[in-house]
Amino acid sequence: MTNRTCILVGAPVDSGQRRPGCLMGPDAYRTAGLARVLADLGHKVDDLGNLTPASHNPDTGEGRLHRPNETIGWTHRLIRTAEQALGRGLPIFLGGDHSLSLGSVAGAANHAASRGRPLFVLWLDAHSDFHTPETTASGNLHGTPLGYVTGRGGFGGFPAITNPVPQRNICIVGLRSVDRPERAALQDTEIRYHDMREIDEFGIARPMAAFLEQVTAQNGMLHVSLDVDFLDPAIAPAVGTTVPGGATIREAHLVMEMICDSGLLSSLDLVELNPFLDERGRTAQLMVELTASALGRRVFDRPTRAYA
Ligand code: B3U
Ligand code: MN
Ligand code: MN
Repeated sequence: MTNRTCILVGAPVDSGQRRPGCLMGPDAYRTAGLARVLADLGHKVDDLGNLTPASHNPDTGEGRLHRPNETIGWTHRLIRTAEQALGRGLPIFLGGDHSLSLGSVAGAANHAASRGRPLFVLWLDAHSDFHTPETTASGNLHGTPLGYVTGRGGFGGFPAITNPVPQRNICIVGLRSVDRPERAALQDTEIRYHDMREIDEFGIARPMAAFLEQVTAQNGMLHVSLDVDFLDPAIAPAVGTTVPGGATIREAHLVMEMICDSGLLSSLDLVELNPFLDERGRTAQLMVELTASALGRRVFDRPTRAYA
């Protein structure tokens, strides 16, 4: 893999859900040695430090949504940061809960549009995060980023979506917890989604290869959003919303290696890590190892194989 400029964007977003701790995520990744690991792979690393949200109205605690104004502030800040960072390298957004992806993905979509290229999004998650502020039962905005970036309605007060990501450009892998209204909405879309049953039956390489081929065929840019709960909680306990039956270490590394082999990766989110819930840093460490696989770490150099 060619050497890249990796831009670490600390996004200590904690407003998208109710269990405090994701704000410690960026520093846990740094403590786990992310910058060193990337530098050892030959990449240039530029750490922007931890961002703060753009100025926003105070949250009143009234209404169904949890801390919407703070999340709006983060979305403004992260759209702008993603647009700027993509102009000079590969941003890695160190979350922070998954509501940070309202901004990172919307900003990536604006950047891709400015280059005349389509944006594709790979969503590695137990959940589909396809709610809108109107359909969410929890009021937690970390369940809404795919609803937002595809241009679903109901996001009043948020920055307007200028370049919606086409549904057919999105692929969700790892699903095993989908709320009823999300499920109904999702089944009505062109989003590709692959639940754990499908992965158990046919393997994880097949949907990955099919999606990556599509991105290549359309000269797309690729944003990958890796939610800690994509992984099985037995190997990745540091997450507020554990769902048993997740991806294994081997499946997750294979996904990352295939992403690397494709040469398509243009931006990456590492989200939902809650270091307060971790066991001796093992989840942070695993997320760093997976990032290394996405950026070129290999057991052996061998030619890429075709997956039938
Ligand atoms: N779908 C539920 C649960 C959830 C979504 N994302 C996470 N949990 N991490 C909700 O609250 O929207
Ligand atoms: Mn998520
Ligand atoms: Mn999730």
